[in-house]
Amino acid sequence: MTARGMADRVLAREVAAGARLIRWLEDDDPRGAEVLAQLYPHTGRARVVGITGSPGAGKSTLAGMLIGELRRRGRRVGVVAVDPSSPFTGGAVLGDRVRMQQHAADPDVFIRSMGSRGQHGGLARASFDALLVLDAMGYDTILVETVGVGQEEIEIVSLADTTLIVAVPGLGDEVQAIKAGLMEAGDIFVLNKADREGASQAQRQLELALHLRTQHQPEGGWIPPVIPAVASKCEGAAAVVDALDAHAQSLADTDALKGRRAARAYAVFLKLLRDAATRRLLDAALARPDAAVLIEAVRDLTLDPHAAAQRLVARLELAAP
Ligand SMILES: Nc1nc2c(ncn2[C@@H]2O[C@H](COP(=O)(O)OP(=O)(O)OP(=O)(O)O)[C@@H](O)[C@H]2O)c(=O)[nH]1
Ligand SMILES: [Mg+2]
Repeated sequence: MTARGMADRVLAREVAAGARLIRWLEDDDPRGAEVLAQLYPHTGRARVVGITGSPGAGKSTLAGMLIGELRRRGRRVGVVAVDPSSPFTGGAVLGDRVRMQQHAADPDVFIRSMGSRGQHGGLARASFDALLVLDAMGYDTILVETVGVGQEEIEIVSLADTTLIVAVPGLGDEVQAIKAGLMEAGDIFVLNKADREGASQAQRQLELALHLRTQHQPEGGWIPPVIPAVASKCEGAAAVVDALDAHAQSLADTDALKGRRAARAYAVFLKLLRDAATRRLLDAALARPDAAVLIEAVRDLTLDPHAAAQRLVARLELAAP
């Protein structure tokens, strides 16, 4: 399959082609980047919503509920579930599949899970690539689910157009339970499991924290809402999607969308640059005739690794090949 042929099939919204392309991108298959270059002019229409929160907060259940509401409003929905702890990819992680199962047969819903597969910090990049593919396939709204614990996950969701934080009552201090950095990044807070005890208290706590966060911002700025929901009973879906739409409108009004997308593109660029530069320098360093001697000295414990690395790098000529 040529890159052009693959790009055409993806643009024709062929699900199998999209899935295959995402796999290529995950595997760093050079064909992936080639196809992506062709698709790039066809991207930028989708709205990316990052969904995060503590493990078990109900993110997948909420995503399932939101898919239903978005479909009712005629939107085509893509879902990227990012699970760094999972070695599984290529389909949905079992639990997610169950929670979003009712949509599995809907041709206007595309669900993909991304695991780490032993890549070194490549998960964020692979996720961004998947977003571009789904965008090119004409999905209007793309939900990105990730557990809000690690740095990479926080980075993934904070680079979305809209960041939705899922909180739950009953954890004592709801604000403390939300990772630092996420409290600042959140555009919409969903207080899920509102059927549980302590919901109204948690709601007040979150609202107070958000008030403190936004009290000095300029007039007319976005104030993150706290929306109660019971995702397992599909309660609150309309209010959450209304809030997503309101936030999209606010981004459009203030031109902030451009800034967010610029930050996203730049972050991906930096990652790719770092990977490519490291690979190239490493190859060049190891290919030097004196490399073997230095390595031998390190292995003999006669030269300290810092000095060896410094020496080798210092001798590299950073000129074009
Ligand atoms: N009582 C109650 N339970 C809920 C609600 N929403 C989800 N749950 C339950 O909470 C559990 C976890 O839900 P998930 O959707 O898998 O949570 P998650 O945040 O995606 O979990 P991870 O991806 O593993 O971090 C499931 O047993 C759900 O049925 C809710 O609104 N109320
Ligand atoms: Mg989940």
